[in-house]
Amino acid sequence: MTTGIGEAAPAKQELVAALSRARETTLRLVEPVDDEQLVAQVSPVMSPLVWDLAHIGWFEELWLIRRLADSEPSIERFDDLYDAFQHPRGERSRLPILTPPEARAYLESVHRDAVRVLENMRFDDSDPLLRDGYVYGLVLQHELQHQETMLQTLQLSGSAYATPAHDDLKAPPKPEDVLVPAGPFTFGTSEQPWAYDNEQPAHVVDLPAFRIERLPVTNERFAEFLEDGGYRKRSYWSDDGWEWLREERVFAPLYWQQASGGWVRRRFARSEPLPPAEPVQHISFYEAEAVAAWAGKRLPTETEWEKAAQGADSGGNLGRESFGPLPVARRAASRVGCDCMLGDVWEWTSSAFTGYPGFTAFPYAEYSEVFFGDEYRVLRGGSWATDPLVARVTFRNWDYPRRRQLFSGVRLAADA
Ligand code: AVJ
Ligand code: FE
Repeated sequence: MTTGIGEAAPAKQELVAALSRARETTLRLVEPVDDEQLVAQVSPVMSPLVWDLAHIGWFEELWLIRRLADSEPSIERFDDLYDAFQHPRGERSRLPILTPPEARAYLESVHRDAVRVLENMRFDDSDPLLRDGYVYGLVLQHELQHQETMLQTLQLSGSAYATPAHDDLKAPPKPEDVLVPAGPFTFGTSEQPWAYDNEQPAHVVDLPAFRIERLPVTNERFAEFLEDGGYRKRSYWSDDGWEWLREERVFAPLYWQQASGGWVRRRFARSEPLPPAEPVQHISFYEAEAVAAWAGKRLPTETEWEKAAQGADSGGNLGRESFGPLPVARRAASRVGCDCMLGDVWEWTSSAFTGYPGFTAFPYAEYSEVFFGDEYRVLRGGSWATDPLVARVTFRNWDYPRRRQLFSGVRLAADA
């Protein structure tokens, strides 16, 4: 990852610029959204957008002001309102949270104070919070990740959002396997200065040979699975997956609709004929497993995924530039020859979210550790909505296997 920061003390102007850029992009994201939409509880699984806004400010105040300047909270009750562990997402619109103008003013004042603390800071490398500017990386990535969360809410609400048309109807290339030879590789990282605790420490893992597809599963291929009765054939589904499917009456990816001329998908307020060569998006872990079973394959483990992804550190469809996945092509290519490893869609893996050997929670257990266990599955690679500062080969995302409001797809694997 490029932090834009030198080896020694991080350059203050670069940190200020990064904080300002993140804040500008947050505000630009909600600029076209009116107050009614900002306070709406769009779904029980998402916060109202105005909560995300103030929560971004609360997190910045906590780490860049209160912790670094050893000061008191500006407003006591925010530790209850804006700590994500205090109230479930679905209840946040009923709390006495800030209004949109108040949230904007709060963000403004926190930014100003955080910059002042930074300007007076003496960078002390013996403090792990400050080494390589770690705590700034934490706050920046936190804000950028919330931008992606807010985009999920905007997509759910069908918000009239200005997005470029995605109308490329060309057919995708045929699926193709890449053979990853057996052998050890370095899994995770101990070097990237702004990596989260859950990506650390680096450790050598020896994997047997496996196959993984060069590209994520496309809309065309997923539609074949669907037309082939994929949602009705019990054997493609796990017990949990089948139960979920029946309960939720799922018969297609989220936002797909059947129209007279074929499948149409909604992207924000736009309905578009399904672009065949784009990676399928908005599928749950269960749907990912089922399409793999239909294809006679399986999901990669996250270890396999990361081994296959090594070297893919630039050139992905990231950072909302195209506001959706793009037709699969040679980009974000890894050393073994996989493409689209970063950006486009998050890829479900078969792995539960757990700590690597030697894991230590840092700087707080509630970022990663409290989520370790069997409930969540790991997603890798970032999506079109993920900022390049966050998307990296070692980055681990996680969610419940039933969730599909996230920008999620899948890449298939098989034993060698
Ligand atoms: C890594 C996306 C699962 O949203 O729960 C935001 C990121 N952590 N605020 C989440 C996060 C704290 C996290 N995910
Ligand atoms: Fe958060």
